[in-house]
Amino acid sequence: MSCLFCKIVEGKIPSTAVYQDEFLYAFADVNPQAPVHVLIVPREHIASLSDANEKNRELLGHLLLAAAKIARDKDLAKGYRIVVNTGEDGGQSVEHLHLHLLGGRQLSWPPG
Ligand code: DGP
Repeated sequence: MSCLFCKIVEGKIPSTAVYQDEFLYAFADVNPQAPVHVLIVPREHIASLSDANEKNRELLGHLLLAAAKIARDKDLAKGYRIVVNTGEDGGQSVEHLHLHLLGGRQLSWPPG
């Protein structure tokens, strides 16, 4: 498997772990865009949100609840943002579904 995030999930490429369980691995983004920037990645390889289906319903909910838990653990009581870049126009650069958890500063809207 040549997928970068699969290699990170498997520990073949080093990363800074933030949280993990049976279904997901969360780690610090190598190029942080905010004081807190965590990537939440399912252990199962799903290329993007567009490739998810009904079988992934529980997993998708689990990813979001994990994001909220990590935000609590990181003291992001003032707020945070979850981003799922999807496809070329969405700015997705790694083809393995992932949530960005961004926080620790005032985030602007709309995004670029
Ligand atoms: P996206 O553009 O939404 O596909 O986000 C991919 C993110 O992955 C981007 O913010 C940078 C991050 N990233 C890319 N390569 C690595 C890596 O080797 N290690 C870590 N920790 N993050 C990476």
